Amino acid sequence: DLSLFAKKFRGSFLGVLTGDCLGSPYENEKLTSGMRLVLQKSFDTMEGPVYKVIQYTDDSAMTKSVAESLIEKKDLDLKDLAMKFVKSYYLEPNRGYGSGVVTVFQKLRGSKFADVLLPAKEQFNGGGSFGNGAAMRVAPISMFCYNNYDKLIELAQKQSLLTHTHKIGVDGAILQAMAIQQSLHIHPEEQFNVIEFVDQLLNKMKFVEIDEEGLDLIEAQPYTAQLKLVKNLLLEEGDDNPTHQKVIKLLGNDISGLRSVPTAIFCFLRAQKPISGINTDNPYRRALQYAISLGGDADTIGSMTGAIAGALYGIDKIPPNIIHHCEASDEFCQLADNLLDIANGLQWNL
Ligand code: R7I
Ligand code: MG
Ligand code: MG
Ligand code: MG
Repeated sequence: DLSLFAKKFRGSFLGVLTGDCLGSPYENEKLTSGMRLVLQKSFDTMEGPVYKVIQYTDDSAMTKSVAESLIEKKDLDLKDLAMKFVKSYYLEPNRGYGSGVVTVFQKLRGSKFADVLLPAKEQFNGGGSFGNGAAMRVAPISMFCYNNYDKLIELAQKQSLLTHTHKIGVDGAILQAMAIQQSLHIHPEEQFNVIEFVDQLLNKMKFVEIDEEGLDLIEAQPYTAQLKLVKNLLLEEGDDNPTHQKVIKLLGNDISGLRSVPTAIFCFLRAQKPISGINTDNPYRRALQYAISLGGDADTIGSMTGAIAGALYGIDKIPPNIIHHCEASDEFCQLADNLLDIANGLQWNL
């Protein structure tokens, strides 16, 4: 019998994988109500027998590299992680990577990893990438630091800097890492308060997004502003509220960290209650299907929602055939188990 954390670690890893695999056919799709019916049928099919396995994309590939590096080095070793990202990209370049990040891989390889932080700093004329690529792969950091909040922030930020140096890119990864860590510490059978979940994130983000000018402008604390919207949307009543249009308009469904990480957190929390058009009693499936039904960056928002939801519910709540429809699911399970062994041996988790 698996321990509670073993189930949760597996749940989060398979959350990354199932969200990515099931979401990728809908990436860049505009999901209308007709398409949402198609999605309901598709998820029903995914709970049935497996005839064809779905390939994962860059979201899972990079998550796998982060996990493998942490397990091998028992620490966050940026040079090793950079080499793993690059090797994985050159072995399988067609996993749907962001168009900007490929330049980072080329420069890292071309410079023989001389300064692993330099290529990311040069992205977008020196501004750095604000894509969600650092957030989509951060789950293993939450597990590596599952019992230490300060270490979580430090490592979530550090791993981002290999590819994303824009504050939006980095803080998105920190926020996603926090949400997963919070989920890891909620018992799956516990009735938890979704508003308190957001309030805890808001309290933590205050110290990440420091309003140095004291002007209380949204641009100084953009994630804080989005989390406040998440709270308001969660307070709306009724199975068909808020509407998809409203969620997409306010929270977003694109490749930027700012308009995808708070969306994933919202999807996970909203799915605690029934959602019209999603017919399932399983809250994990509901979260995933809802996230993907927003369209846009569906693989990544699905994957990030899955990571948070899986960390809460654990692997037992993920429908087994959904797992078996995804490429390399056994390998992702094994990575979760190995990472738990390592995490339990670390001083800072005691
Ligand atoms: O963030 P990243 O790894 O991309 C992740 C996304 C996920 O949806 C994956 O599933 C995959 O499809 O890609 O890769 P980046 O290339 O760093 O960022 C993604 C995109 O965001 C870039 O290709 C740009 O289009 C855009 N972007 C920016 N555009 C203008 N200015 C990111 N930062 C900037 C910017 O500063
Ligand atoms: Mg992808
Ligand atoms: Mg893509
Ligand atoms: Mg994507």
